[in-house]
Amino acid sequence: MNQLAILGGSPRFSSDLPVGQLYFPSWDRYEAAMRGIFERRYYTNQGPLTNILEETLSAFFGVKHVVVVTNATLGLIMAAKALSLQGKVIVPGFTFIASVQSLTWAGIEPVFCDVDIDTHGLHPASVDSLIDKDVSGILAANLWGGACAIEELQEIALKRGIKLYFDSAHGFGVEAFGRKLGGFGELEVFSFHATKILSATEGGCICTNDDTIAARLRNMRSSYGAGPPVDVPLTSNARMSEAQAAIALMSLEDFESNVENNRLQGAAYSRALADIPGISLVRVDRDCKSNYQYVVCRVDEQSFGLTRDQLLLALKRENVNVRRYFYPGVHRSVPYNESFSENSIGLPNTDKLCAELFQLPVGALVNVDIATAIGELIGELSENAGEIRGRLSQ
Ligand code: T4K
Repeated sequence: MNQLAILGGSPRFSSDLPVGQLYFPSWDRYEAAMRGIFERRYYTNQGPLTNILEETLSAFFGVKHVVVVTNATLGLIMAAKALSLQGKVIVPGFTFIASVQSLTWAGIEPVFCDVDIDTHGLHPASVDSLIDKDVSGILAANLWGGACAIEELQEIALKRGIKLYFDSAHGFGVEAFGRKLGGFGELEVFSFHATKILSATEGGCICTNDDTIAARLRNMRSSYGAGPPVDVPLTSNARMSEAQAAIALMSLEDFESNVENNRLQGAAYSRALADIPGISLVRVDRDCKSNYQYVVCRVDEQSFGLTRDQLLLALKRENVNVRRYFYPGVHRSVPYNESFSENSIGLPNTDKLCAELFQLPVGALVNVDIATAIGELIGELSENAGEIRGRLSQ
């Protein structure tokens, strides 16, 4: 058996295995699509491919309007403005920092709320307790190919007369509560970053069934206007280019097979990790039709023998580039850590998840054999935990 890299052996994998999807079309398909764009000489600002993408996605999601954008972060910023949110908005601390930054860019104060330990999404009772006269909305996140307590949050928003919208950056193609994500709340924002199941290299979209919100978003997206003008507070440039739209359309053709690949890889991890003490796969998508976009793991230091961060370091030496999303929680990240007060509201579930979770590679650069080998490698690391700890303390 090869010696572990952290103990002086050579890396188990010859090249880097990243956490994210990276499913891309073949060079031939890409070349043909780019040839078409160059022949038309129309590169951005609602070109033909962008229009086709919006129509195709509208049918895919089963929503009235899809507004494609150059990335989900800008989509979230525009969403806050299009919804005329003011004052404060409730948001999880357990999310990618872009969710919260979007509020700050829109001039809104984030109110951090704890998450449910099972769904990893906003905890409805905690949300309810944080609503006061200054709170105008709730921004909930649907993580890891699963969904948060959408229906309970919807009831709270309705009862308290505030707006609910979703950061569904991880949720492309996910079905929850009997229908696809995309049509819940006032709107939902999806990411088409290269590390997501639907990729446009960078990209994203906003889904809504509301004509007014859609018209506002379309005006805000393009600094010199596209479509009939409506009253908006600010404009931006969040246009999707034709090259991005072409890649998204090809990625959409491959969506079902990519989801199936991910599912098989997740199942291989599950088998390989089953008997290793202190490691468990975390599934927040049991009640959903998932896109299997992330393989989320929890490590228990006592039974595994290494801390989460020692394990990550050892895997990194083997070229397994796992991530610890989301560490630290956004409430403990700059600039929010300066004003977050431990005494006001605690976020115990958030802090626990931030300390224990990590995400394994899944997607185009992985296959079932590689997932199995990574699982077995984690077992070897546990068996050699004492020696590894000793080496790390030198
Ligand atoms: N809301 C939520 C809940 C989100 O998770 C995100 C983004 C957003 C909103 C905002 O969406 P966008 O504005 O990004 O559309 C990543 C991604 O940059 C980010 O999109 C994602 N979530 C977040 C969870 O993770 P990093 O810094 O960990 O990823 P990055 O780019 O380093 O890639 C991961 C690994 O993949 C690295 O090992 C390098 C490798 N890689 C990456 C890219 C892009 C490649 O080998 N090739 C590539 O082209 O943040």
